[in-house]
Amino acid sequence: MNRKKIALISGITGQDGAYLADLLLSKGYYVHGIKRRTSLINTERVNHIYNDIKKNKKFFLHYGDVTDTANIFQIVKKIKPTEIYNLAAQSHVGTSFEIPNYTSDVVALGTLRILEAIRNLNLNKYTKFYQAGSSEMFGKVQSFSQNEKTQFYPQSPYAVAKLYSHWITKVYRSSYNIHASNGILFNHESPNRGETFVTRKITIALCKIKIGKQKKLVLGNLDAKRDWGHAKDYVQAIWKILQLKKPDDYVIATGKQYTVKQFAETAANCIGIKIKWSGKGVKTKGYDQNNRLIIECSKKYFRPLEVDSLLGDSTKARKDLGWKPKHTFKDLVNDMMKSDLKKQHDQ
Ligand code: NAP
Ligand code: G4F
Repeated sequence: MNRKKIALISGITGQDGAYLADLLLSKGYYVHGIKRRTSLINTERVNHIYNDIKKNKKFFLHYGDVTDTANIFQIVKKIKPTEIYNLAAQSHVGTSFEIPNYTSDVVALGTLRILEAIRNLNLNKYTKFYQAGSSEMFGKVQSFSQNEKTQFYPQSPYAVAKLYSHWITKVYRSSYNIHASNGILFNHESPNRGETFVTRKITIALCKIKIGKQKKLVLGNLDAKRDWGHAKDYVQAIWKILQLKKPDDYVIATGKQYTVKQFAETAANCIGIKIKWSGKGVKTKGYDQNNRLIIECSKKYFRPLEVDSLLGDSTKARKDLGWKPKHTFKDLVNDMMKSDLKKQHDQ
């Protein structure tokens, strides 16, 4: 007899959580999510599920927080999920320098709390666990490109906390025989990306500039290189990792990298703006074809330590999971620009 598929997603209100919920519902899962109590409604990314009469019968949200041990135990005990996806995080690297204690509590100990719930509720053989690891763990990269064997060298409180989660997941896998896996995901974006990450900050600002709602975009390090994929492709990989017979660790990446400057140029091109650059580092300035200053830099957005360049090698995932990204870099940028232009026109 087929076992009922019950997923619990921490971080369901985030970018990946919402896409993953869509994917799991389309596969017949019951989907439970942990959402934080907030003074303003934070379910914007999953509201379309609520509004779908068919989908919302299998969709449940529970108030909770991964910093609250008793709450996590209660939720896991009540739902008895067959799969847990731990996506909850204070996921902004820059902000982690300002709130390192809180970031560590959520990003590192949050993982431990969920693993402890699985262990203490004797769900070791029943519940599979996915940990949302990050390419930020490679930090000051020790080789090009980065795969599962590359040495970690974290460069922020966020990355150090993710490294703790990576290793505690491996320890619980080995010690307690839990089907616990780590994804090591490189940057992935979408129209649902948080507005303070560089890609979304750029797409929103350029759309506003285009229709005269904003004059200038102020950024930090424009020379940083990232391996950017589409979140829709990456949640497919996340799900596939938990469907394997044996738990393991997987790098998920496109294998192509671009600078922040190139992202801005590509986004601007989508709306007919051609950027001309002048200066270097914090003095870099970007002008449109009418010589209007539209991009400049401020030290405010530079980090105490930077991760200059990330480029993933996902050979193992492509082989074991049969996964590869469907969206190109251009598809991603187009998708984000199209969505933000529409949003700006509608507002
Ligand atoms: P995101 O949009 O920032 O979403 C984070 C989610 O975690 C949100 O639902 C947030 O709730 C929730 N959350 C934050 N603190 C929490 C707490 N104390 N208790 C419970 N929930 C909490 O992040 P994302 O881009 O979807 O990424 C998903 C996961 O993958 C994160 O763990 C991130 O670190 C990791 N990751 C992301 C990338 C990427 O490029 N996107 C790459 C590698 C790894 P609110 O909505 O209430 O804020
Ligand atoms: O968009 P970002 O803030 O993403 P970052 O730091 O790479 O982290 C993201 O990807 C990680 C995976 O590698 C995730 F684990 C993490 O949770 C998050 O989703 O910054 C990208 C680059 C950085 O080098 C940053 O210094 O863009 C640079 N940048 C330049 N100007 C900026 C800005 N970043 C932000 N957020 N805002 C700027 O104005």
